[in-house]
Amino acid sequence: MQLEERLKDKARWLGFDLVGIAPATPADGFDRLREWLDDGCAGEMHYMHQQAEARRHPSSILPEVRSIVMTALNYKGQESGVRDQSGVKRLESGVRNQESGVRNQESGVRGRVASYALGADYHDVMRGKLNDLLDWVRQEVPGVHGRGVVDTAPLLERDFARRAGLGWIGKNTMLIHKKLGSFVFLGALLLDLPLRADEPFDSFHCGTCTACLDACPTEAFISPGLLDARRCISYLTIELRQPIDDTLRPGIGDWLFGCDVCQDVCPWNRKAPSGNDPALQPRADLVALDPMDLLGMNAEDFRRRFKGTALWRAKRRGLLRNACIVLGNRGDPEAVPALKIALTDEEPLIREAAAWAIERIRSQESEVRSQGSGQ
Ligand code: B12
Ligand code: SF4
Ligand code: SF4
Repeated sequence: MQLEERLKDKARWLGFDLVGIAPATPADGFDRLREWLDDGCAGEMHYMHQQAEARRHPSSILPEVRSIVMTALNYKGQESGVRDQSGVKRLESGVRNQESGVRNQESGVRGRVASYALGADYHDVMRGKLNDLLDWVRQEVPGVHGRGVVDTAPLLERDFARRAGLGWIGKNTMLIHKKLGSFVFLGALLLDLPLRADEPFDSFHCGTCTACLDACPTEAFISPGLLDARRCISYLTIELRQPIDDTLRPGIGDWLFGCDVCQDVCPWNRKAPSGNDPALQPRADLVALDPMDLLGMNAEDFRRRFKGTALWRAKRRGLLRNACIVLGNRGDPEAVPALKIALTDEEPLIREAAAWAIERIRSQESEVRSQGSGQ
């Protein structure tokens, strides 16, 4: 068997669901990226600007690179794309029960966390597998140079995944595979070996569908395939370190961390199978997060609960800011005492969001009262 085939077998054996090989050429979408950055769509993700030039060619990551092995790992939970009427994801089998999670489920007050963040941090999971794959290549081809990257390196991963034949880039900007849909993580192994590349994925299968564009709660799509990250709930709840623009807060609804709406509505995800990597299985305590419970967390509680998960990235102040917004959106007066305590938090970001939430709950209350009195 040729090296390419054995390498792909090994990747599948390590648990990757998809694997393909792209040549190490300049990124197809580099000009699009430049325009996107020039239009300010990256908001405060300064690293996107700082690393812009590096994204032109993968040699910025590994100077002698000749091929890129693109991998994908399915993280679709059994609950992805299936929501109950309140919009909260249902727990299904395979969920690791943890004490606090069970309590939260019973309380019935929950916020939503994007599927990608419900298991262990995918960066660790993917990087581990890519390093194992690199070790294997080193045994096969002594002296080879390589580097495994996930998310944080200056590589346009979706571009190279399409080049490696893994799928097309949908109107929601996600890399979509016909069988697995879009709930897949991408990872790349850069090698200095001139491997035989796969055919790029040149067809487009969104057709006339616009479900993702229509469903986005904050109207973040400028046009099909063009996302203004500054309006995306994922950016607002994870990346943005500043207060969230008032006009975008209502659209955040129940999302505490990230957002899945433009994937949940995608027909290509409806029949996609669930992922089976044990490390990525949803943790019960993350599926059923109680925003009021979060407001009671000090720095140590936050570390204990979220270190090693993707939520760690938002930091305590980001997650508690988001919790205040979710409570404000929900309009439940029972949240006011917890929000009042948050008004005294040492973090201005949390205090500001708590004040907004209290104000929003009060104004919803008075609206209900005036409707009740027929005014
Ligand atoms: C910055 C970033 C974000 C930003 C901006 C997202 C965006 N759409 O640009 C924010 C914080 C909003 C974000 C959100 C999410 N992200 Co993100 N993110 C990234 C990151 C680090 C860079 C993406 C980037 O360069 N954006 C700039 C734009 C301009 O580039 P782009 O969207 O990749 O588009 C390129 C191509 O799509 C191409 N293109 C577009 N249309 C077409 C058409 C044709 C024909 C061609 C040739 C090319 C082409 O042109 C663009 C420029 O090259 C990547 C990891 C990486 N290193 O690539 C992860 C990544 C894209 N994110 C990922 C995930 C999982 C998410 C979320 C689902 C998380 C969540 N649930 O909250 C959401 C999804 C939101 C969405 N609809 O995109 C995954 C996507 C996996 C997949 N199947 O596609 C990635 C690849 C991380 C990973 N390693 O798995 N993310
Ligand atoms: S992740 Fe949510 S907010 Fe962001 S583009 Fe998709 S639907 Fe819109
Ligand atoms: S929802 Fe429709 S338009 Fe959007 S990515 Fe899926 S198929 Fe394409």
